[in-house]
Amino acid sequence: MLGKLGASLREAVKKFLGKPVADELAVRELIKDVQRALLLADVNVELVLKITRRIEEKALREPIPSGFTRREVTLKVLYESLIEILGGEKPPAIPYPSDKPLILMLVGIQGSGKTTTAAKLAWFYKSRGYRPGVVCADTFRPGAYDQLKQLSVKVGVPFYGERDGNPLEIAHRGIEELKRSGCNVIIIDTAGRHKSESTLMEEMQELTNSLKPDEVALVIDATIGQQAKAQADAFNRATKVGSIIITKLDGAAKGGGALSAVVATNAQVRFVGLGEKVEELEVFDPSSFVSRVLGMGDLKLLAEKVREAAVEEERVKRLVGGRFTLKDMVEQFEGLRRMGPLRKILEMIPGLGLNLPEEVADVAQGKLDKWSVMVKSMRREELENPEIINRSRMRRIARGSGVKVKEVKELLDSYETMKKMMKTLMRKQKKGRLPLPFKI
Ligand SMILES: Nc1nc2c(ncn2[C@@H]2O[C@H](COP(=O)(O)OP(=O)(O)OP(=O)(O)O)[C@@H](O)[C@H]2O)c(=O)[nH]1
Ligand SMILES: [Mg+2]
Repeated sequence: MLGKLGASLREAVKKFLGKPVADELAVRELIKDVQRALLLADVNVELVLKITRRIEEKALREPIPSGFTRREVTLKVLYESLIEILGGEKPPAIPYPSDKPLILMLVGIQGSGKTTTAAKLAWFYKSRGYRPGVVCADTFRPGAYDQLKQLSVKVGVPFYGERDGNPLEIAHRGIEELKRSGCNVIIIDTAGRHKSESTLMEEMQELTNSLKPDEVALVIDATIGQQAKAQADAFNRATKVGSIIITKLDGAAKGGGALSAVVATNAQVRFVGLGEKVEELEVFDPSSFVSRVLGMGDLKLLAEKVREAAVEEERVKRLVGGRFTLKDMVEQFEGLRRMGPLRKILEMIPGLGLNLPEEVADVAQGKLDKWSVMVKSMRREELENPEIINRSRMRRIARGSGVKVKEVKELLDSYETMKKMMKTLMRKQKKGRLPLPFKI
């Protein structure tokens, strides 16, 4: 997919992964390669500079969470930046029929792929259990009628069309007819060829005003690259474009340019066409798209892991640097029980990991449950300053939580051990001696 762009981005990533160290030089080289790939795909120069500057800055400055390397942080940043220029991580919103039929109207210049896309959309809705039908409202191009009719037979959906006449009237009749035959998604194919651009735009305006479709989808051919922006603007002026479908992304050298240019107009790219066949239509989801373009399905997972680790790291630092309270400890142990990241961090400390006292590394469920109860029976000042817990306070806590005084003492001892360990951990971390075992 995205032929050349995908190939050159994958090549850039591969080269970067092959470097013995992901130092500043390697990062800069990766950025240069990415820049070249995006420019060749006709992505707008300013956008390329803006995005690559951001990648560079983040890749070199973003703190590297323990357990990760600069290499991984860089890949995460690259992945996120590419998603950003393609519209961000929000899930695609596909329109579906409500209690009344959904009416979609396709517009676009000649040859952009409207008729093919009408059939593809019919296939898309049909395969999801809806009852789509298609209407040919293109009387300008001879052959448009037969083309859509044939495609409708292929998909197995009702078709309405008239060889001659007024497109607006035909469209109205088509909608009525298809509604009557039980369709709940009605897709209207319109003309792309006309006497002039202005007459085409007028017709689109007239159709939109009169038919009031739930959505006008603009079909754009990816091979035009960043010119797609001008086209989106022109149609937007004539009629309110609700979403955009980019066709011919298969093998389009300038596909990246077309996609990013359209996204930059804040338009919603909803589907992409990836071939001539009716099933070669895909919901456009930037994050899965980028994963596939980069040919690395696990990048999403990696990005999530790096983000999670960064958040956890922050928390640990806060804990260790600030006050490590009893409550923090119980929370941490609960995290350990779920094999939380702190355990991994602890295990990474050379010479410490394997020698963690049994009760620290692998606290039994029952004991932990008791600890949680004990902590709940403590007063705020005790939680913050466990040193003040004397014998009589211990007795009170034991009574309040139904445990033996000995068990309260045990909790306090563990807390002391843990506090010391946290200090050691912090010192090691400051000296940069935490190893980074995560490799891809
Ligand atoms: N490779 C590829 N070809 C496509 C795709 N979508 C459409 N085509 C081809 O592009 C050509 C034009 O497609 P049409 O669907 O006829 O375009 P149109 O917008 O209806 O054209 P007019 O009705 O003349 O305005 C056809 O040969 C299609 O097979 C796609 O996603 N990938
Ligand atoms: Mg057509």
